[in-house]
Amino acid sequence: MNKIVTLDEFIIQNQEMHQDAGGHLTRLLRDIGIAGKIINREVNKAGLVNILGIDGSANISGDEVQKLDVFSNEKMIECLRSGGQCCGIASEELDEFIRFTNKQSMNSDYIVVMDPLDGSSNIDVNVSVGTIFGIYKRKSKAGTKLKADDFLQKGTDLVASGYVLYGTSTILVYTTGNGVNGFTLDPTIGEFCLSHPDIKIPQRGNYYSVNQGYYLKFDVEMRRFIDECSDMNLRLRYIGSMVSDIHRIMFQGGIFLYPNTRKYPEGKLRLLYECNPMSMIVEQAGGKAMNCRLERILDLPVSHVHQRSTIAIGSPDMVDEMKTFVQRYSAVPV
Ligand code: AHM
Ligand code: MG
Repeated sequence: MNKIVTLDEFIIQNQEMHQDAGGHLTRLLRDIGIAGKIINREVNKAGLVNILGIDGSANISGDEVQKLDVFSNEKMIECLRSGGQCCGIASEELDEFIRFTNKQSMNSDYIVVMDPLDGSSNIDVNVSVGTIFGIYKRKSKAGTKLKADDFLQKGTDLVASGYVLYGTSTILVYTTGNGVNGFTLDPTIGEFCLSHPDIKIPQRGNYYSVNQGYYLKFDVEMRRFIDECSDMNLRLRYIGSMVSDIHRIMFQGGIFLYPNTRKYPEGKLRLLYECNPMSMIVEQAGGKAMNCRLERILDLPVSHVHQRSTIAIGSPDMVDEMKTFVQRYSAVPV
């Protein structure tokens, strides 16, 4: 039987690969792992404790907020605040970023951006949801008051990114810029255990993932590319949970698209805490991620915490093919 490598052991073993002085990133990643276990526990019994359903509020992006969203946001904040390894958080569920005021946190170099529960429209119907996180070094001096600028950093400045997928099993996938590794939660010991070392995305795959219901609202070049995917007999897989749809592509190859529509002229997904962390992970696994204007996601300037972006992400050959369709058919020169 292979030796079990827990997330904690793996993070510590690879600590020297982080440009991290005192092991703070190690402890921050472990704090996120703890939050993932707590959220997993509630996701798995959401149907039983009346945590389902709409709590009536809506977040700044206008998405109806489900109770589990609120719970997940609160648990992540609690774990990160008490862990003392980051000095502030920007979250899909918070209108503005928050600063931690305890001394240890204020002296931390790291900030966290997150979508505490992505794919929340799936909660009530028992379909997979996920947590997305990204970790930056603050730009302002440790100990001083955190500024908005500390959060408005490009994806290329990410120190680490990851997601937790609450699916048929619960898996945590993360990168610190030296490849991508997956850890499956073993509930019998309460540990995330290394299950998918050194994940590499296939060059291409048999899946494409897009909300076909918006087809007629996409620009012509996107419709032509989607037609090509269909003509090539690719299989459409789209469950309305970005983490789940991209996780499949990480292992089986394919492309995930969220182009601009009339409702979302800049795209629906948020750059800071959805597109950038997922793009870092996919690029680290050998994939590509760009917006529908063919700009690399990780290079995009971030001007607002809830800024939206279009996205085409996945197997490199398929993202390149999408690029040729945009160049060939776009009414607007790109
Ligand atoms: P959420 O973070 O509020 O759940 O919204 C993001 C989700 C993504 O996970 C998913 O890819 C997308 O919204 C689905 O949007 P749509 O229902 O418009 O296809
Ligand atoms: Mg989301």
